[in-house]
Amino acid sequence: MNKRAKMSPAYRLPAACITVTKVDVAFTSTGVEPERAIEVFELSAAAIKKLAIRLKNRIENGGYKTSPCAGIYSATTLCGTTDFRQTRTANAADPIWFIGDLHGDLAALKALTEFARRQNERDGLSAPTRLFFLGDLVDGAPFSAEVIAWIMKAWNNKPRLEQEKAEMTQPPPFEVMAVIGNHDNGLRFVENDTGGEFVSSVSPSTFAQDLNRRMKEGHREAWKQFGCAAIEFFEALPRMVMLNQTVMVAHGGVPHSDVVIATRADLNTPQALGDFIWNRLHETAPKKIPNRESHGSQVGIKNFDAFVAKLADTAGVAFSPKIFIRGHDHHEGNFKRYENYKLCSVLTLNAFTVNRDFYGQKYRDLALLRWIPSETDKMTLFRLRFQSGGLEQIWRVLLPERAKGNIQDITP
Ligand SMILES: [Mn+2]
Repeated sequence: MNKRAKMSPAYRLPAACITVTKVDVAFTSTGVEPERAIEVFELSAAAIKKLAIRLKNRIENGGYKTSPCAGIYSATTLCGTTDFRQTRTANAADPIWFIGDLHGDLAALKALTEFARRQNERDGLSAPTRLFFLGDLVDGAPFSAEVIAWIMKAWNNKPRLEQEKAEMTQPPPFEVMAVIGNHDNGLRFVENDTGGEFVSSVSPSTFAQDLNRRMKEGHREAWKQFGCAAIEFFEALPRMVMLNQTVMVAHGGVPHSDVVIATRADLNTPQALGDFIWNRLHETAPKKIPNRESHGSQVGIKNFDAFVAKLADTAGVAFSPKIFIRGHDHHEGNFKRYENYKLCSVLTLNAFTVNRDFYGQKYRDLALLRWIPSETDKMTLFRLRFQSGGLEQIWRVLLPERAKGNIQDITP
């Protein structure tokens, strides 16, 4: 082997070309404007590999705290185990970037966050770039630990006190907010005779498997500690967040018709909290019957409208969302507006999809949604399209040997 290539593995790593397009999603009509191309940028495998190594080293050095206690934006966390403190007043012109289910895809995280940061910069906005993750951060692609490590680090970077803020020489690049997803919610650590292991109530559960494998491979305590910190982090994430009296955010759906919502406290019952994480919205059915035999139920249009009306009427809440942003479902093109929901627009967003091109080849697309709080009647969807095979090429470089046969199937 050529000595230079051997000494610097990054030397030969490929870079993927990504074409970015944007499309305005208008709430004043159901019409969608034509998509416009805005730029092409390169995502290098070397950068992602470097990031993965840095995050892994930090985990193995025990660098993770569990304190998701600081809030951002002018968000009111309505449901969840933690009250988020507000650390800054939302600037109405400062966008919030929503990112759907990442499922352990570090390449997607890197591409999406890097794009959001650069777009803000182009628009003359200063750091930090505000990100809002819609849950299901783990399971599927092989970098669940690294994705969580990145998000926890960004979360902990936030100044919690005015004094801390004043002492910072420069703002962190990102400010992070998230709701919990069902995959995040499913992770547990169980004690046993061999020192304990991670398990999950959902499938695929690659994060739990990955943590167990890494505990066996060395740095057992550090990986155990990190996995347990991730569980605590998930547990402290809100189940539903209201933004500016306009936008409601949750991973899955809303509490079903059998959940009594009369007071603010009713939103924090286990059933209501579970429904925010697990439920799905049926795109056309007016009503669905709750299925309490399984974790998630489908909610019909009238069930949803009834919940939205209840929110507005509930003492101590009085929240009338105009837009509901959720993840959980993976639609072609990464995004779907459920046209039959009229009282409150429903937008389903996921970070990536595996699509098939004209020749039947699978390829990945990424997407993220930007909301500028001062703009009440539109959001903008940005799609990041990899050149054919580009992301797979990156994955081939990133994946451990044993997983390489499976590149096409790393999507949950
Ligand atoms: Mn989900």
